[in-house]
Amino acid sequence: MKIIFLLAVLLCPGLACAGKTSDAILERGQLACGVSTGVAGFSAADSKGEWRGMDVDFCRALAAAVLKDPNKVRWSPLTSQQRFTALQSGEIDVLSRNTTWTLGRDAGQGLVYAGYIFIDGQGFLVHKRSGVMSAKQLDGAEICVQTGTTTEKNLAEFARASRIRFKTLMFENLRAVLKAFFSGRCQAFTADASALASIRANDSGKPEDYVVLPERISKEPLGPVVRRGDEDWFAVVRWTLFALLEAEERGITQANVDALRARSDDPAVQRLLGVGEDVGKPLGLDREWVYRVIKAVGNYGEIFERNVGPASLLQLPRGINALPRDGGVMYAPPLR
Ligand SMILES: N[C@@H](CCC(=O)N[C@@H](CS)C(=O)NCC(=O)O)C(=O)O
Repeated sequence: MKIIFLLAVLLCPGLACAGKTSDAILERGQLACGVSTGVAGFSAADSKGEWRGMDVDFCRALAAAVLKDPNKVRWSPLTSQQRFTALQSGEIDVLSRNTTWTLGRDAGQGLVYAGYIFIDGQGFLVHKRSGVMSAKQLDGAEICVQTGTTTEKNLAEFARASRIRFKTLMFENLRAVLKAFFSGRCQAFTADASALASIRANDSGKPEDYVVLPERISKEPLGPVVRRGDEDWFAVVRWTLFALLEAEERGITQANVDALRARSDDPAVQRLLGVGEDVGKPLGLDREWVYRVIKAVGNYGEIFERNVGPASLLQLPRGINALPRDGGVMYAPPLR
């Protein structure tokens, strides 16, 4: 995989000739979507092998937009370490997997972030019986961390700034980290707080025995990533994210999308649903693409509520991930 990437860099400086990803997707008849190996609520296969979660719904939305079918997705489960190489080498079209947007990842690696789908921060999961209530009480503790993450460096910086020492136990595989943490080999597991809520609720077997500590020691804006050099595909991914937000803003839901398409006289709604000004053409899509996206997965708010919201297994508050009118930062430029 690395060799292919090196060849691509040599032949296409700056990866400017990455080719038309949309054409490749159409030809293949499937979107190649990189997900995690299993973080419930974001991307995880259920007992029937069906992929579910916010990041999964985002890939289904892309497939609905481009291939007119949300089920035409090939899922590639990737560890933290594997994810960027898989995207660079062309194995996947998009990485949609709790991946933090940072300068170093967004520039200089042949990759580019299309936006953020969930804003998070790094936290700590501990065993309740330890009595630990704050990360500062973890001085001298052994902390489990997954390699290839922003988590590693944040932890070291937090320790230095707080004048405490940790012993870090590093693992490449999430299942191995969880085994170490649940068996008591480390006193805490540090990762994105949303992933910790997921692990506590879904993987611990006894959520009441574990606590996510209140500290958030970093900024972790998670979002979809594509290869640099294909602006057309980048635009499709970015505007699919914006369309999900704008649909929420305009009150378009999976349940009312047909009725609104048939009867709404609001030009903004008509545009979105393919019966007004054409918002498909500039993206190389047909005019009904947003209609199909909302019909397939619902608007951003619905995706949030279903997968990670207060009534879901994870029970996460909407918080900063709300629309601006509700005090959040999920803002979409006008779709017109
Ligand atoms: N957001 C952070 C952490 C993301 C991450 O990979 N977290 C781990 C720990 S929860 C994970 O998702 N592992 C799942 C896997 O490797 O399949 C990053 O982008 O580096």
